[in-house]
Amino acid sequence: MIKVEHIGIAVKDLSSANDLFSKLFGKKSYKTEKVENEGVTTLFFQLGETKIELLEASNPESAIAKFIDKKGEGIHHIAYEVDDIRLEMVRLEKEGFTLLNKEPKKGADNKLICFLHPKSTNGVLVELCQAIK
Ligand code: CMX
Repeated sequence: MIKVEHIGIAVKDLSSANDLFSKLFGKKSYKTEKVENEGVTTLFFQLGETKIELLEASNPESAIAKFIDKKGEGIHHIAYEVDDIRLEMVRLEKEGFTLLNKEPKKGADNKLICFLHPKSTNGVLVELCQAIK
């Protein structure tokens, strides 16, 4: 793994969270993007080499809606950048981690992504991501 690419934060309302985090960071978000297949609308801040991704559910079946119902707003996942997501998926599966998807899928911000089940990672939802070139 290369670095922490972003930290995902589940929020109830993207607009008010955008205001709050803009004040906190002293800078504006640089983009918003709807990811239909994940049932989320995202909004990104760049902080040095790392990003903060705010996530609002776009439907009640979304992983984000379920997370907020159960745990409330807060840190939802940590995403690590990798060079070759397929190689990393094979490596991590061999190491005993549980992959939530067998093939990389298209995520926000022009990335191929794969999640690891939090039960196999000490309760932290981990995302692998590789930039699509
Ligand atoms: N972090 C840590 N633990 C989490 C979690 C999270 N983000 N989401 C759920 N859990 C916990 C649940 O609380 C539950 O714990 P307990 O059994 O102790 O109660 C456990 O994981 C398993 O939950 P589950 O009922 O089996 O499954 P859920 O329906 O809650 O789904 C998960 C959990 C991780 C499998 C599902 O959310 C998933 O597939 N996530 C990957 C996709 C995703 O999160 N997409 C949204 C972001 C997209 C983006 O970044 O663009």
